[in-house]
Amino acid sequence: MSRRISLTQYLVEQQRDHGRISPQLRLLLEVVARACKSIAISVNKGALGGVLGTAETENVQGEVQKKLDIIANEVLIEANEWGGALAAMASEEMDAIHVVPNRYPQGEYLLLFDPLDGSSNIDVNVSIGTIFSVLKKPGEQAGVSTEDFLQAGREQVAAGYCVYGPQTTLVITVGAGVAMFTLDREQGSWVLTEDQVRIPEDTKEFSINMSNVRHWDAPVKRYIDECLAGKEGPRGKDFNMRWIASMVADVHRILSRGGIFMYPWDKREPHKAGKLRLMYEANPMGFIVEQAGGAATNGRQRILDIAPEQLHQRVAVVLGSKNEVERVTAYHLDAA
Ligand code: AHM
Ligand code: MG
Repeated sequence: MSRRISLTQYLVEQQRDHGRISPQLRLLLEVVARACKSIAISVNKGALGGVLGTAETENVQGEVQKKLDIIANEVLIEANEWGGALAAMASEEMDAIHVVPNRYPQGEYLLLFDPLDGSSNIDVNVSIGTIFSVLKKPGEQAGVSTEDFLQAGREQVAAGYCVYGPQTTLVITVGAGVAMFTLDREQGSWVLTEDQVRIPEDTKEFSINMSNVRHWDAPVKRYIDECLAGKEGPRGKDFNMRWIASMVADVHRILSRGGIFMYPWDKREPHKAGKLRLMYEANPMGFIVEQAGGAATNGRQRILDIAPEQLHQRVAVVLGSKNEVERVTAYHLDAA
């Protein structure tokens, strides 16, 4: 039988043998993984655990929160605030940053997360997930502010997501490729099931919410029209479409077999932003996709180079197989 490598062993080796992560970052990633395990248990209970349906609240972007959005947010905060690795956290579900309380030691990292991505799929038993991003707190001074979080995605020291699907899979990068771990429920442990994941550079599969076609900008329409034209069209091949409406699940498919994912800006949005959040969704996914040999842009610019202005800022997202992302980006630049 081949040797099972646990998440702990993988992270210890990243720290000790490769010097890629500090002991604090290793601890932080282990704690996030533990929190994801706990969220997975709630997700799996579903109606039996009374966790489905909406809560009475709205988040900072005016979206109605689901009970599981709130539960997952609390699990991540409670798991992470006392360990000593973090200075503060920011979440898609919280208006302001959550500074680690004084009673706990202050660490040097900042954690950002979308606690439960794909909210519209919770109640219908379709894959959902948690997305996270880790930054280093800048400067030596004590205390932490919102501005400390406003770093470009290329500064991330780690990122990952957990998909709660038929299997529970944790995907992590610390900047040295992408590793996937599957949760062994009997053992309660994460087992390395794929290392150095690679996204094929070409694909015949696209992922976009087609119901928004009438709102799209010309370059997006051009790209999708060409895909839809199939073998007879300029691309000379047939394309397939998949849209799960959970970014985590759509990106996971792309990491597994290639594809392009787009949530472009569309004409309903005055500010040239998209729907997805830069800090909680686009940056961590952009980092992971690039580490797997793919690409991620907002149609014009590399996602990881965008200088954030606000914590909850939205952004257009085009990511996945490199040659397709470059094509969509070129169509945008041609049209500019
Ligand atoms: P959420 O963080 O509130 O769940 O929203 C983000 C989700 C993404 O996971 C997904 O790609 C997109 O919203 C789906 O949007 P739509 O409902 O327009 O298809
Ligand atoms: Mg989300």
